[in-house]
Formats: sequence, C-alpha cells, structure tokens
Amino acid sequence: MNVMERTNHNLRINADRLWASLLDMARIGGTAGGGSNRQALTEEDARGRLLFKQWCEASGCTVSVDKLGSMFARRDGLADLPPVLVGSHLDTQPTGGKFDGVLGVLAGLELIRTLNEAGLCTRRPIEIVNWTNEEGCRFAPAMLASAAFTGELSEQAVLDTRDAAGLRFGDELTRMGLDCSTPLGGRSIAAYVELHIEQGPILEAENLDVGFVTIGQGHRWYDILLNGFESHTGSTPMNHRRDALLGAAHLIEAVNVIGKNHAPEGVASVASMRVMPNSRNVIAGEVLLSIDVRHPVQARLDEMDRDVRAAYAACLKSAGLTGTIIDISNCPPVPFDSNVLDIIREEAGHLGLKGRDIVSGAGHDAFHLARIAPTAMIFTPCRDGISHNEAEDITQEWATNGANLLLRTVLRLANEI
Ligand code: HGY
Ligand code: MN
Ligand code: MN
Repeated sequence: MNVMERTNHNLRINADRLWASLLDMARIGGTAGGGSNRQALTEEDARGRLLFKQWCEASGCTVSVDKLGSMFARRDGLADLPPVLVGSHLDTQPTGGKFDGVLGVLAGLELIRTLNEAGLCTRRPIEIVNWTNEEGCRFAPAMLASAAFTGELSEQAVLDTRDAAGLRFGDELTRMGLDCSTPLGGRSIAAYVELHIEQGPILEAENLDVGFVTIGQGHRWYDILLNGFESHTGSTPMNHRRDALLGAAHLIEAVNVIGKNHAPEGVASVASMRVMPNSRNVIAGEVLLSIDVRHPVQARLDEMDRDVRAAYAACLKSAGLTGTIIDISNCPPVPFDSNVLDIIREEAGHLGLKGRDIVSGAGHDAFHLARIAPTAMIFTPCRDGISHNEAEDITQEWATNGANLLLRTVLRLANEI
C-alpha cells in the first residue's frame, strides 16, 4: 500500500455500493411510511449498530465502543498520530427519515471501502464514528454522547438520564449488551468532518450540489411543568378553575410569537406535550411540555431566552398555575474551522461541484467536536427541505457528490495536517 499523495487523483467512491448500504440500513427499523424508527438504545438501534459493525470489520477496521455506546471504526495510518474522525449518527426520530445522520456514517464507511479497493493508505489513522443518541428524542438533550465525549456533560449525568417511560440510559445501554469498554473522550483528534443532509430547502432551490457549513446555529431546550388542579369539567365553574392545559395553550401561542418576532433566522417551537390525567372530563392538573428556540446570533438567542421566561411567568398568572422551568440544554452558536472549510471548498472545486456557504439550522454532533478539534460540515441538498419526516429523501447523485467531497477532504486532512 502506498501513501496518497496530494495530487489531483481521480479516486471516487462507489456510488451504487453507498446507495445500497443506505437502503440496507433503512430497512432496519423501517416504517410503513417509508422512513426509519431506530431510536437510541432500542432493539432497532442495536440491529443497526450490529450491521454497521459487521460492515466495518469486513472493511478491515477495528471497532471500539466507548462508555456511552459511541462506536469508533478505526483504519490505521502509516504513523501513530491523532486520527481524523468522520461520522454522524445512526439513531433516528420515531418517524424519521432514511438519511438524517446515516448518510454521514455510511459515507465514512464508503470512504474506507474505496481506499481499501485502491490499495491506498494515509499518514494519519481515520476513524468512522456513530455517536449515541444524537437525536435527543428518547433521551434529552440532543447530541448527548458527543457532548460527554468533548467534556460538556459528565459520563454519570448521561448514564442517569431517563426517557419518558423512566428508563435509564445506563440500564438501556447495559441491556443492549455492548462492550462499552473504551474510556470516554480524553484523546486528541486531528480533525472532524461530518457529512449531513441540509434538512432545509436552500441547496435544492438554488440548484447546488453541496453546502459548506460555516456556522451551527445556537439552541436552547427547556422542559416546562405546569401545575393546576384536577376537577370535574361539568361541575367546576369557569372562574373556579386552575387549568394547566389552558396555561399551556397560552404558552404555546406565546412561543410561536417569540419565533416570529426573531424571524427569519430565529425559530421557536413547542413540539411535545404530556397532559395529566388526559381525561376528557377532568380539568388538566398537570402539563409537561418542551420548548426549543434557536438562533445563529448569541445576543438574539439571549433575548429569546428572556422572552421564553417572561411568557412562562405570564402563562402561570393567566391560568392561576404554579410551575417549574427546567433548562435542558444551552448550546451557543458554533463557528466551524476556517482551514478545514477552505480545504472543503478547494476540493469541491476540483470535483466541479457547485456549492455555497450555509448556516446549519439543525444541531449536529460536530457542534460539540468543534470545541476540541478543527471541525467542519458538508451538506447535501434534501428533497423539498423535508427532514424529521418519513418522506425525507435525497437523490443518489446528491449522496455521491457529498461522499466524494468527504473522501477528498478527509484524504487531505489525513495526509497534510
Ligand atoms: O435537534 C436537532 O437539531 C438534531 O436533529 N438533533
Ligand atoms: Mn442528524
Ligand atoms: Mn435529526
């Protein structure tokens, strides 16, 4: 095997093999609506992990799993230097798409398969990463394992996180029977590159091939517990009620106004809610709902935080409630590494790909990696910008272009920095 020189080589990934792997993975946890349901640490996640492990080992990688279940498939380099990491996540939303996260992990695998076929090695090792619980739908917050890997959260705090059914992250990890023996983080990384679908409409609308992600927008997640008083819907006079669901309705409307007041960059959502006792003839005594606000500028995000807290206080007053506001996550806007971005733009030029700088609306594990290593992201278009929906779709050409750009970028990083 010889080292890849920095030349204008014609090495390209195998487009059909990547596409076949994406569709094979999509069949695990496949939903009737054509999407994927492989929520973190479920049976479906376990089956997807096993398939990924088998593929990586068949490609000559050694696979290790850290204390929080993140998987690292390593291809050694000529020198024992800090590795270049490439990857994303295999876990999905309950009604997720086939490509969110999966594209970045399997494009990393395709990169290794392509190097093997070409008989090429690199100066630095390359590791493909599957981060545990990126989505944050089962265990909150999102990007949970990469946050701990980079020291943002403690290992114990993550292990003690519970899902809506009260099941503990650590117990679910043990139940999966993974050999989580690799220590969490604490090692140097040469660079991290994540390929991901845009999950928005811009690249497709502008007929572009790829996006160079310059900033990851900041976000704050909250849990809001509203406490009223359970009483009979038929016999409780309107002016004698402490209706938690009415308070929630006021808060949901106010959060939507906060998003509109900070548009077009800012967004604000209430997307999950639990009503107790949720009986049609009992005034709701308790409501638990989540708030998600995002903005690419820290000062605006701070304003949105103040607005959320004011709206929460107002809804308590308007419905005569008590309550609790819990900060689930506070992730500042993330600027990505300019040197890595320059390499991505240069290699896109060599490949003849049309691209543009773009801000990421969605959160990604790269947001945490950017704190400990030179990090950047590559976006592919996605059909009508649809994501976190079973109808999420990309073309094979978009996947191929993104994976070729990832290949060339990682080769530059593995051989030149
Ligand atoms: O919430 C997000 O942006 C990501 O999908 N976890
Ligand atoms: Mn994702
Ligand atoms: Mn997602």
